[in-house]
Amino acid sequence: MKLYSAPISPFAARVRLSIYRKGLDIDIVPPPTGGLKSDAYLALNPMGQLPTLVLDSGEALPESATILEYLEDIYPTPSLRPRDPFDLARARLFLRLPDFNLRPAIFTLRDMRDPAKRDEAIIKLALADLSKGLSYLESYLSGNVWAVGDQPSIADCALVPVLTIVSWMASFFEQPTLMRPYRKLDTYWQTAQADAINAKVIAEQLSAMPKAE
Ligand SMILES: N[C@@H](CCC(=O)N[C@@H](CS)C(=O)NCC(=O)O)C(=O)O
Repeated sequence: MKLYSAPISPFAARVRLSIYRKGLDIDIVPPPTGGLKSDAYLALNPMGQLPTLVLDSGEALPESATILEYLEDIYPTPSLRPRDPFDLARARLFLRLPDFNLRPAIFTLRDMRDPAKRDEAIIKLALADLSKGLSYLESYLSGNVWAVGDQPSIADCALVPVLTIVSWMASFFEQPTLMRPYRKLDTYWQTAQADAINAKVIAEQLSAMPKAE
């Protein structure tokens, strides 16, 4: 199998975290020549997005959450699915909350990094939206080392990469205290960075991020 991925993408990084934690033998490759909107890539993923998992049969799967669940189904051990149904539902929630409540603000802020496009009013609104999204994560975090229960799960695969981006954005836009009001989240993020597998993915993402001036 092959995963189309880019180091910085929090959605591709979700899947890399699962691959590393489960010790899977899956090739991790960049998008083909011509990029995400090339005919070759659109044939695999009509949305032209990362990540895409290509099976040995040639079939291709888009969407990080779908890929994570597929990997759990075909490689059940070690499991990244909490056993308790309620915990599993909560873990799946962490795959959805960032998509709806963090992604839009992150993409807005990404475009605002360019001094030519910078608009302070838009930045302020996006930072407020980001903070609101973080408050939703805070509501559902376990308060333990891992996002849900006492083991790493698909919830951590989703959370760590997006928090890497949020923390980078916070530093770029000089908001060092952005996460601080959310005690469980702030502690989770500090602790998560000490885990070796999380640290590997965080380092991959950071290596591809432009440096804040
Ligand atoms: N819901 C998708 C989101 C994927 C996504 O937004 N990927 C970004 C990279 S972080 C991308 O490919 N952007 C290019 C585009 O949308 O044109 C998932 O979970 O896989």
